[in-house]
Amino acid sequence: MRLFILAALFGLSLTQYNPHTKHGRTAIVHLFEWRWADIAAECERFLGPNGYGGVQISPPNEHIVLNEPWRPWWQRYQPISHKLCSRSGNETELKDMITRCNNVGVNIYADAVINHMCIAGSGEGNHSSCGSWFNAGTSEFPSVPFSSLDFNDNKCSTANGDIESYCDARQVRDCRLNHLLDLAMEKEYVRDKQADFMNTLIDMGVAGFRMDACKHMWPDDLSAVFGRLHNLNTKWFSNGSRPFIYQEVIDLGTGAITSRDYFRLGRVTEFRYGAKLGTVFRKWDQEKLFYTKKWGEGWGFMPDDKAVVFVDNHDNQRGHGAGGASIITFWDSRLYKMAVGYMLAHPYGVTRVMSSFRWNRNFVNGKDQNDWMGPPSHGDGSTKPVPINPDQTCGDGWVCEHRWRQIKNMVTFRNVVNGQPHSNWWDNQSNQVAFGRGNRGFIVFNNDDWVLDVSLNTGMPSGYYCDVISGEKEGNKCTGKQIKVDDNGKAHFKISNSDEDPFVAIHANSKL
Ligand code: ZXY
Ligand code: CA
Repeated sequence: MRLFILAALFGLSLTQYNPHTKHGRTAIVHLFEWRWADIAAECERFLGPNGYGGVQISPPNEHIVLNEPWRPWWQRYQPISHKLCSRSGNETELKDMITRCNNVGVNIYADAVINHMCIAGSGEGNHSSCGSWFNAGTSEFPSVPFSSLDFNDNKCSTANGDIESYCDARQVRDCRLNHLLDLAMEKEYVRDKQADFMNTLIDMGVAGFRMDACKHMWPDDLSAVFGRLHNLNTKWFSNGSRPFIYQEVIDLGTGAITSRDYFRLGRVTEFRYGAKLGTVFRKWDQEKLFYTKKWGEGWGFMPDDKAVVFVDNHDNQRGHGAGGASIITFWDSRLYKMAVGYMLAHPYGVTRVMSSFRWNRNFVNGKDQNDWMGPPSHGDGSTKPVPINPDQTCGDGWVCEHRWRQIKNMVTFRNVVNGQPHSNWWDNQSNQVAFGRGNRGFIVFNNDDWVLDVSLNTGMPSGYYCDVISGEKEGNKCTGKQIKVDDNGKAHFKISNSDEDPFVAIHANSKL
């Protein structure tokens, strides 16, 4: 009975569905390929002060080092061992980063790659990020240790051992994904090793995990690993907190495996969200923004309490992976700011903001020849630090979308309206829409090719508000547009289709 009352009191805080963000924070940022030292500094100087709830970090464990192509981003998705040195830094730097981020209320979520090790044809040697010896021909990874007995070769029935059909769930789980040596996760030994690795990170203070390639693992095997996980470190999290789990399952409605198969284990990435939002903002397939009145579950997406949502991720921003051509990225910055703004204003799901590095895009017959490129690096392949310019943007090829004023301010908006219902919807039956979040915030979009000029019910208390898209509140002044809300909660909005950013957002904390 006592346990039941406690569980009821803390509700979600005991479960793997809760990101355990602090101080009412609601958004995660993926600092893709950032060094631990840079993430630690970013938590203290930017993420904490601006209300980001957490950081998804790149895989912290030892990975292969590839020369062909030259240090691609995906080498981090080819584990060599569970040692904690990667091109983002060593174990000391990782620990320091986790501690410093936790100390300013910013959680760390580690990207966990446990389905496989490196590609079968990757040779033998010490070309690994901590210098551990391995043999990809005989499946020996003595630093874990894993041996040939720990892999799936005997269970897979395709001719070459690779996945041939995504319509056959057994192939997808038991054969090799793109020649990656596939671990036999039904073995207690393998489960123990994976759980030990994750527990080391939990004990250091991470708040949870982004689970890579879950489509390729049996839900029951994952369940066995998750069941072995420790509770979160009580230095920063309340007693009995379970690690936040969000599983990468690319389910666009084709293929044998669905997101639903994983709901009981934790949250799941909703890849249809970014694909559809991209289609809507690009106005492809005759989509219109006003069709998003019932955005979220109304569009057939997974239940709100299971979803992790994002406009783009590290994979599909490169034009491959899930979603394809409709995905909007920083390369289309005007549309991107609107799409991310829409996501952050809307109550559905746990939101993740992408923070990228630039690469030399080179399309030949519609395919980017350079989609493999790794992060900005020195001649020896080591990752460059993230320099911060005087205007607060990032240098050296780091895009830092999360620092863009419009995105940063919409993260604050989401925190301010947290828990408020979607309300006061308006549309022009085309690509102009507006909605509020109770009496705490209101947002207006003009994605039509003509001006928006209309008075709307905002649901907000009367007063003057600063638009946090064209500027922001500084002291008692507003550096952007000012919006007057009258005694009836009505306000007049005028947004030109040629404005730098054709949307306006106000919230309780932007009141002047
Ligand atoms: N790679 C290039 C070359 C090697 C890496 C490629 O052409 N791969 C073949 C397409 C299969 O894509 C992959 C998927 O997941 C991975 C992959 C991978 C997960 C990993 C490591 C990988 O190659 O190398 O940890 C994948 C799985 C799916 C699906 C779509 C893609 O529906 O079930 C890639 C790397 C992609 O394109 C990659 C890497 C890490 C990720 C991810 C994609 O977390 O989502
Ligand atoms: Ca597998």
